[in-house]
Amino acid sequence: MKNTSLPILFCACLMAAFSCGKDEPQSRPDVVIPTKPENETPENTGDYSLGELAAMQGIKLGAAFTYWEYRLNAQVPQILTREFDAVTFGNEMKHDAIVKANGTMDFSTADEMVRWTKDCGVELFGHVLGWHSQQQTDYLNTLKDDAAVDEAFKNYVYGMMEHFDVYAWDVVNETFADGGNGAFRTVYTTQPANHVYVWGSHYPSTKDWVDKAFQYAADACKKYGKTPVLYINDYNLETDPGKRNGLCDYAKNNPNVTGVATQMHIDMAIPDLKNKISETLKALVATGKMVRIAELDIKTQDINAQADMFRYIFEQYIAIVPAAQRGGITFWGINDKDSWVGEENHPLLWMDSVYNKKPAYDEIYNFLLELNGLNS
Ligand code: 9MR
Repeated sequence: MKNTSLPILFCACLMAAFSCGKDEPQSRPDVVIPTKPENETPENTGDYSLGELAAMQGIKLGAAFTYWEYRLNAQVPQILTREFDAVTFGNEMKHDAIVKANGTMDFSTADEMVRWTKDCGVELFGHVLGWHSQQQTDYLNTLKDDAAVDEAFKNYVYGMMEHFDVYAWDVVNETFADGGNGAFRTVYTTQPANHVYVWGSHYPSTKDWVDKAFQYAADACKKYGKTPVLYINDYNLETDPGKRNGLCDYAKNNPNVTGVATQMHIDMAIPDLKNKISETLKALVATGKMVRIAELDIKTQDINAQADMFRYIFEQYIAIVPAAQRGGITFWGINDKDSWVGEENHPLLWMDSVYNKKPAYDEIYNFLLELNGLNS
């Protein structure tokens, strides 16, 4: 079990020390972290965390968070420390966050967050090496030809793999077309500017770029002696069976792909949702690769029905994904108020400014407690 008091106090002091710059927030809630006596382990208090209960089923439980979410809410380090084993940075390891307009790589913000992960005792998931969005277009547009872009991409992948120690990477993200019956993405121009799909216009096809991404990632792993799981990840796999088949077929045929992930940004309004979730997990398992739910959140106006759906997802993940293929489940955020889909859609496990737990938290907790035979 993790020591929950010291790292948090350290985080709190660090944040207080950094919070006096003129552009920075002047205040944040003060939360007193109770110190637990040494002998208060979950085994003798029955006070397990969600992450501990999930770990008993071989599930590495994670949450995404962003720089300012952590800096502004003292509950974030507290919850990460207590409830989770892994984290993903929402934006800070993306191409446009790391690569500067002159092409140099600046790891300083991500490194500060890496220090937080150590304070909180959580592992880091690498998100993301190749994505059609959030690229450093100011730099990429200065490159003279396709070969120069490929060289820049290769250097970036190697640089990221060398610098960060993570348990797994999203090597590519969202490379299949919506409703494309399994075809790769071909849209090169969307707005705003940093969403223009630069990579896509410098390779013969998106597939060529994805092949290269996995080749560079696998080669960099060898070079730096690292062994992260290498994921291909996409959205709407539950509702777009063509896309799902495309991703699974590609993964099966590329030995450098060692993991497949569904983001699972879903909505309670999707018809026949439970069936679609189960079908997706079965298809991912059939690839023989590691299987991960990478960005879980559920839009709803009924947080009790949502709790049942979250429980179903855990139940099905355990029932369908063999233990050896469990790559973990990561929620895309902690608190509804900071979610990318908006607080009005109530997508996550915590809510409001004091981080009250929602019914979904208790539902998953009680399900795992019972499954682990700890509820008596
Ligand atoms: O959570 C991220 C959000 O803070 C950003 O505004 C957004 C910009 O596109 O990216 C979000 O995360 C995305 C993730 O990196 C890839 N899958 C979809 C996620 C939601 O857009």
